[in-house]
Amino acid sequence: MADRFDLRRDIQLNTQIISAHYHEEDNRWIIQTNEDRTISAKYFITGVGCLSTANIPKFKGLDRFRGEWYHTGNWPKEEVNLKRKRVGVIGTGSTGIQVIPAIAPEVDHLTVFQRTPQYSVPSGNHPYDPEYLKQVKDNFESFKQKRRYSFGGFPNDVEARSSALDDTPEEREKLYESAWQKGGASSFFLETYQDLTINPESNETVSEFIRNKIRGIVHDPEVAEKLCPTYYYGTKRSIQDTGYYETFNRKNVSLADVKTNPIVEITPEGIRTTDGEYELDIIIFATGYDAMTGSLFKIDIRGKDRISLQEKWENGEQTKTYLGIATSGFPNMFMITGPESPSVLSNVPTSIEQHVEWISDCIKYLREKDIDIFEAKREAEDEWSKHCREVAETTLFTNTDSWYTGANIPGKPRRFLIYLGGVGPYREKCSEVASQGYEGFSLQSTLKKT
Ligand code: NA7
Repeated sequence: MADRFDLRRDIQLNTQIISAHYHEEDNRWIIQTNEDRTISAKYFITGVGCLSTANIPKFKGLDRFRGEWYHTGNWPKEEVNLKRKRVGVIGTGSTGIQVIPAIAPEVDHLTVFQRTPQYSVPSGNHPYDPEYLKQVKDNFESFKQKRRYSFGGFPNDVEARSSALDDTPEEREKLYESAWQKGGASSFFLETYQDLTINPESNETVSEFIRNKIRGIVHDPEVAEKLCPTYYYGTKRSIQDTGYYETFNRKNVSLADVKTNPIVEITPEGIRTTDGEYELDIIIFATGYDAMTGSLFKIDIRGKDRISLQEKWENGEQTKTYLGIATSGFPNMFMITGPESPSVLSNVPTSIEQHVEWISDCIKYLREKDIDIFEAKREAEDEWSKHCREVAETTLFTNTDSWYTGANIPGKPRRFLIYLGGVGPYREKCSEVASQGYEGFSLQSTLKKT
C-alpha cells in the first residue's frame, strides 16, 4: 500500500512524539520527537489509537519475580518459549480469551486468573465462500455504502428484530442458536434484537442463553459456574473465541477466581492470592489498555495558554470534544477516532476512514478559503458532549465496569467516552456540520489575500 500510493516519503518510522505545543504567536504546532527533532506544522492530527497504551496493574512485587513476564500489547518480536512452562494469564477480556486456548496445548500448566467472567460467542472463522467474495467484489461500492450508513459500520445483511420480548422463548432460542452457529460477536450482537443493551429484561434472555452454553460446554459444574458472567451482556466488549470455554476441560488448565480471592502480590516464585501461592515460570498480563485518552495523554499536548489536554480533560471539566474530532482551546488539532466519536464501538476501519475523509476535506476547505485558525467552539463542544452522555444513559453500558467507562484504570475519572448513536447517523451529523460551513467551529483568517 505504501508503495502503491507513494506514501513512504511521508512516513518516518521508529519515532515517538514527546510533545506537541500550539504557539499562538505564529499559529504553529511545534512537535518534538524522541530523537530531539523539532517539527513545525500548521495542523496537528492524532491517530494514536484508542487501545494502544498497555495497562500493567501496579501489583506489589513484580520487580522481584524470577520468571519472565509479558503484556500482550507489548509482545516481544523474539519467540517466547512457553513449552513445558508453568504459565499464568491475568485477564479474560478479548485478548485473554484468544490467548488462553492458543497457548494451552503448548504449556505444561496454565492458570487463568479471572476477575470478571465474560460472555463469549464462537468466532465462526471459516474460509470465505468464493460466491460471497465474488458478490462483494462485483458490488463493492454498494457494499461500502452499506457499511458507511449502517449502525455499527458493518455491512450486515440481517436486520435485528426490534425487541427480544416480542418473541416467545422458543423463537428467541432459535434466533440465538442460529447466531451462535453462524458465529461472530458482531452478528450475535447486531443481528438478533435491537433492545439487548437497552432493556434489562431482554438482555437477561441473551445473557442466560450464553450462560447455558457455558454450562453445556464445561464439564466441571463448579468451574462452569465461575465462568458464568452476571453483568449485562454486551456492555463490556462483545467477545468471540475459538474454543475458549472448552479449554477449561483440559487437565493442564485451571481457573483462579481472583474476584473472590484477589491477587495480593507477585512473589519471586509466582502470584499470591488470598487463598495461596501459584508457582509460575511466566506471567502474561492480558490486562488491557488505558483506553480512549491514555495514548493522547502520553504525549504532552498543549493548546492555547499552554494548557495541556490532560489538564483540560482531567482537572477541568472532564473530557469534552466536538464530534470526537476536535476540542476547544486546541486550534488546528484533529483527532482520528477521538473520544465521543463511535470509534471502538463500531467497525473501526469504517470510522477511521470517515474521520480521515472529513479531516482531509476540512483542510482542503480551509486552504481554499484562506482560513488559518480552525477551532471547536466551547458551546458546540458542550452540546455534543451532553448529547453523547444522554445517548449513553439510555443504554445499559454505563451500568458496567469496563474500559469503555474508564473503570479499569484505578483513579481514572469514570465517563462514557464513545458515541452510541450509530455510525450512519454520526456520519450524517458530521457531513451536515461541514456542509453548513463547519457549524460549531470558529474559522479565522489572518492571511492576507494577494
Ligand atoms: P480488556 O478487555 O480491558 O480486559 C482486561 C482483562 O484484565 C479483564 O479481564 C480485566 O478484568 C483484567 N484485569 C485488569 N486489571 C486487573 C487486575 N488488577 N487484576 C485482575 N484482573 C485484571 O483488555 P483486552 O486486551 O482483553 O481487550 C481490549 C480491547 O482490545 C478489546 O476490547 C478489543 O476491542 C480489542 P475486569 O473485567 O476489569 O474485572
